Amino acid sequence: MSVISNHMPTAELQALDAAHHMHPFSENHALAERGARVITRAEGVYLTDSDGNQILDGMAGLWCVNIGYGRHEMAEVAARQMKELPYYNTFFMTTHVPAIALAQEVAKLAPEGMNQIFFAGSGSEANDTNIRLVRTYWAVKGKPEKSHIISRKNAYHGSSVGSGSLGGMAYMHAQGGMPIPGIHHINQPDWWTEGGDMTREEFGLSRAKELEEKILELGEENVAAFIAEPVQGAGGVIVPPETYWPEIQRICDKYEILLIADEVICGFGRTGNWFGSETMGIRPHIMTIAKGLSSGYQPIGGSIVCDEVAEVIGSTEFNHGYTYSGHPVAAAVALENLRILQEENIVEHVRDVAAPALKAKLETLADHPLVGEVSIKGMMASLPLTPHKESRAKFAVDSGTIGLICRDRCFANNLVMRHVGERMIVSPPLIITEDDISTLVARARKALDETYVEVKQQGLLKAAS
Ligand code: PXG
Repeated sequence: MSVISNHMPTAELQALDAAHHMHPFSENHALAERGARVITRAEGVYLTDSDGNQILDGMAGLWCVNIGYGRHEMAEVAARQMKELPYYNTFFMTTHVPAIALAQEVAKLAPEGMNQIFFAGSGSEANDTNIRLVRTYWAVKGKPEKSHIISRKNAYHGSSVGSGSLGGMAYMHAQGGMPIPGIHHINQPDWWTEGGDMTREEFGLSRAKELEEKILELGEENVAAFIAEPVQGAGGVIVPPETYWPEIQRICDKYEILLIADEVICGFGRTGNWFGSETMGIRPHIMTIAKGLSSGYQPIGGSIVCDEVAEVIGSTEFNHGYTYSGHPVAAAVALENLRILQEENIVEHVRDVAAPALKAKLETLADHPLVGEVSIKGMMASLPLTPHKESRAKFAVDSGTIGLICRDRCFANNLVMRHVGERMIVSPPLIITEDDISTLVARARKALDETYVEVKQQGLLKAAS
């Protein structure tokens, strides 16, 4: 067997990668041409690539490495668990200590009245579980027709057929026969892009009222649930106006619609509380979790289920589960992650130190000619780029053109900052220090300056008419 070493020349690794590895969400031929960036090590908030560059990871991997890289305790727990019990399932009347301990710990951290956890291997799997949970809940209660689920355009809930259908990404629906029947999408509360002449508050209310309109159109007797991220992540860090969530909560209560909060990004400290639902003041029946549950050190996800739903589901045989539901190594590592988050007061660090510092420092970029505004909740932020801030104008070129230039300038300045369309996104590890936040913002400004020069040179600074 050949050994893939970190010390091979980058070009050789890239050629091998291109020969055999199909990348997610990529145009693989174009990627092969360009060569994938090879990451070899990571420590704290810094990645090292195969050329030895030290790159500040402003995205915490894929919004998940909440405790930062290089925590050896996590590796030790994994090794210990692998020696003791590397695998056993949780089907057929069996269980094991890591799954028991993790479920207990998650229930302790979850909002009151949410005490049962169904484990999955990822956020996508957990949202597939949620489709079956909410439909089974109403069926057991004698209302099998109460099965439609309402979600939002530009939501991200995963990439399997079920979770991808819940999501509202048109470019995903265009491939592979999605969405599945019974899923409906209302508009998102993105004031910057879609708010027109309304104030933020008016717009938030009007977008929330679309939920009521959709329920009335479908008939409340046919609607099982509404699913949403407390703050949209992959859609571009869309922080909803303050009026949005209270109205959504009122509507879900009024029509007896189960509320699923997808906490895959917001959960485990990212918004300054354990869950985004607390930050946004909502009372979900089910919360989807993954990512920060293990800080990405092991693949694990799940659904935190409220007592009422768990009571009803528990009265029937729920014919659903995954080989790796509650995987012992993943569960043990997630438990260690929760210990670190708690003992090192990382959620408090976010609330009291890191999030206020990130906000203050990012806001210094608001004067940049390309930056429309700085939108931030806890440790997730977005800078929409615009040729004209006062009118919130879009660029004349295709959406994403300027964002991609800026993303490349960030990489060239050793900063990972994503773009979603023309929004630049930041979501660093929660343990980031004030000094590293300063470095992040300094590199972002340099990347923005270089983008501005390039955009001007190419004559792309024009607004769409
Ligand atoms: N829900 C939310 C809110 C997510 O952000 C998932 C579910 C699915 O989780 P899994 O573990 O199945 O990937 C996610 C994942 C991006 C990006 O480009 C975001 C995610 C995944 C991949 C890319 O921002 N979020």
